Amino acid sequence: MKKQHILAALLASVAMAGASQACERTLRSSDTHPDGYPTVEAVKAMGKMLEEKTGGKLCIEVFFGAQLGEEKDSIEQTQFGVIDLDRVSLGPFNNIVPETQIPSLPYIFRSTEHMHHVMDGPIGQEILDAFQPHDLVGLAFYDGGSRSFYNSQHPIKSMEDLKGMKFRVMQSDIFVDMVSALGANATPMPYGEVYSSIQTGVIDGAENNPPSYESSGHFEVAKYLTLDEHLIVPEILVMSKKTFDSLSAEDQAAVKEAAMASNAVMHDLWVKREAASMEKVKAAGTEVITQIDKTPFMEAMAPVYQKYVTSEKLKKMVEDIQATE
Ligand code: GTR
Repeated sequence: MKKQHILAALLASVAMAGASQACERTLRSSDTHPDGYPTVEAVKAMGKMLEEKTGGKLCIEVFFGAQLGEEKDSIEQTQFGVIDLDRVSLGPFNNIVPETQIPSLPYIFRSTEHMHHVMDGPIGQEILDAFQPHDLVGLAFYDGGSRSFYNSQHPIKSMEDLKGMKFRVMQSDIFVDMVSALGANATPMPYGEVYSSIQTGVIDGAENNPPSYESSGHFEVAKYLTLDEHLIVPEILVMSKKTFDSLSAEDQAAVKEAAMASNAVMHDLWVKREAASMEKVKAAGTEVITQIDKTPFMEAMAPVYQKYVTSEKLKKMVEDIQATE
C-alpha cells in the first residue's frame, strides 16, 4: 500500500508545483498529524520563510496525515532521499540514533521549560549533530508537550491500576521497557493503527500528549486520561542528507535559519493547542485524572535507565541534563 500512496502523493505534488507554484524546487515534507496541527503549520511557516529568503527558489509542501507513510517508513524514505523533510517525534529514532534515547527516557525532564533549556543548548546541538552519520540533518526541535496514559477500561489513579493492561507505544524499545516496568504490557505499533486497535479491544489504550489524543480522535474510544506525564519527548524536523548536500551553501544556511525560526511559531501554536485540546476532550466526556502521585512511577524507571544509559558518553549526557536549570 505504502509505495502506491507515496507515488500518488508525489505525482500530485509535481502536478501542483507545475500548476500553481513558481518555486524552482518544492521540498516534500512528511508529517503524521492532520492539516492544521501545530507541527504541520510550523513547517508550512518555515516554507514561507524559506521561499522569501531564497527569493522564490525553495518552497516546502507538507504532506500531512501520514500521506507519505507512517513515521518509521517515512524516516527510511528520508534517509534514502525520497522524502526531503520529516517532522517526527524523537521516539522512532531511538533504534537508529542512540543519542536520541536520552531525551526519550521517562521523567528525564522536570518540565517542558527544562526540556527547552536542554534542547536549546549544547546537548540539543550534540543530538542534532548525531543525525549526520545516519544520512539525515537535524534542523530543529519542536514542542511535544508531555505524554500520559489513556484507556478505554477504567480510571488509572495509581500504578496498581495499570497492572496487566495493554498499551500501544511508539516503535522504540525504551517505551516497551517503560510500560513493562510499570507492570503493564506494551505493543509497539504505528500511530495510524491505534484508533481501531482501541476500538476493537486489541489494546486497552495508549499514551500521548493532549493535542495528539484529541486530533487523532483517540478520546472518542478511550475516555480515561491520567496526567502522569511520564515522557516529555521533543519532536524534531530532519532533512535528508541527500537533499541537504544538493543545495548551495547559501540555501543550506537559509534552510537552517528558517527551521530554527519555525521553532518559535511552533511553540506559540503548541501552547494554544494544548489548552484547546484539553477543553475539547473534557467537553466530549473524557474523565481527566490529575491527582496522581508520580513518585512511584519515577522510582519504577530505575531498570530502564540501567538498561539504556550504558556508555560513559550517555551517562554524562544524563548528568548534564539533570544539572541543567
Ligand atoms: C505524537 C507525535 C508524533 C507521533 C505520535 C505517536 O505526539 O507528535 O510525531 O510520534 O505522537 O505516538 O506515534
